[in-house]
Amino acid sequence: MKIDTIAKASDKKTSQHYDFATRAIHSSYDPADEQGSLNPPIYMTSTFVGQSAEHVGDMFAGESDGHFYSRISNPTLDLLERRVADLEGAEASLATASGMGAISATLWSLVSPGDEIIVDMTLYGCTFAFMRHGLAKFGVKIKHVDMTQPHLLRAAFSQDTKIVYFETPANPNMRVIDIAAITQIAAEFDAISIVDNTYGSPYLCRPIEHGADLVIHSATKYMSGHGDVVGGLVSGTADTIQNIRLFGLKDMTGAAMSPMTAMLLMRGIKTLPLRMDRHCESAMQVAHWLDNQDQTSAIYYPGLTTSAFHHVAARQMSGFGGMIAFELNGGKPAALKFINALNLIHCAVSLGDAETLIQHPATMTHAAYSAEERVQFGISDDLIRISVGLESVSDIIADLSQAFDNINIAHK
Ligand code: 7XF
Repeated sequence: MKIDTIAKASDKKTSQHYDFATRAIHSSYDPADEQGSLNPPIYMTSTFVGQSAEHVGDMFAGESDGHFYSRISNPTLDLLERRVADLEGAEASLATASGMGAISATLWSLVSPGDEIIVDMTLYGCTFAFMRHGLAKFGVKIKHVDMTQPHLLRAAFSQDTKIVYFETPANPNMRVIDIAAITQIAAEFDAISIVDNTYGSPYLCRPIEHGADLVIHSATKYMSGHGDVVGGLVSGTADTIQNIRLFGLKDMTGAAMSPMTAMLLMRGIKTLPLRMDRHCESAMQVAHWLDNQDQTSAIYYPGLTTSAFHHVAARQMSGFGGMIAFELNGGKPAALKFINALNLIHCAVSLGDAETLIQHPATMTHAAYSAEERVQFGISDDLIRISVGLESVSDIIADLSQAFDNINIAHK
């Protein structure tokens, strides 16, 4: 398969002169190419019939264009990949079966035993487990650095450092990392910088514009927006994405996305700007409301001007997103009691859906950390995470309010 024909954002519908919202709907697709079908067809096929034995062999050898097996490429995924590359400002993208599929395919492609990956202090629980328990098992070294202090990164580099990896805003405690500052230092040391942009989405933040080499998403979240798929995405240069496709995806993980999932993701992405605007607006109101409650002891939301991360977030994001973390007086018992007292808001992991979801990271999304690691990496047992959904914000706040009223939490 040739790089220039697969998943490269370079055709006539990939016009940078259209605004983001227009490209989220139209990029890379012309209905005239598909019998006028407004929505692209779903190529629900595992394999592709070659024109001749030589043709199929040439495709395997990378000497001829085209699709030959859906673990490697498929026209429906190809369209999604072109569209996502366009929205991220990347040369190319790759769709995978899950966010963890994107992370593992990417890192398996780029590291060898003895290499070192420098990561921030806070990572999503399974990313942490993949690095610390998975890659470490194969001789890859993982070093944690507080990347909210870029000078600490410079001091941490070693001869073996190959990759600098971070989430911003970070799951679950909303640390915001200065992408330009960190990626510039990584470049000085010839390290590859990788940003997990799941919380922001390309509508709010495009890390490549700030110097990142690769951008990763759990597409399960805001990109889908409807809680009906599990998927992943990685974007970067055409060469690197082709390497991840032909090694990390094809040989190392096999984590291929279904064409049906690709279609549902494209449907979700059409409304990404509308949804993100609403998530941001509602989360800002909920964060202010929580901040004014006597029962809360800390609110982590970069939209609050009191947040330590407000200025860096305002510089690199066009909105502060829909995720909030907070702590209650009364610690973990109060947190669990509070979650159980909610009516409208569901207790569930995942995020970025239409439904407001609440969860307790220490026992759920970040349960892969030991108790000591949670203390070391700043994931308190008191922390509650809320993904503010698309319901009427007054109903969301009313539900939070009745839960505070119905359980007896100490006031400040
Ligand atoms: O493999 P997935 O599609 O679930 O994505 C993994 C992943 C990667 N990066 C970030 C920042 C994530 O938040 C996730 C998944 N997080 C969910 C959550 O925090 O609720 C997973 C539920 S256990």
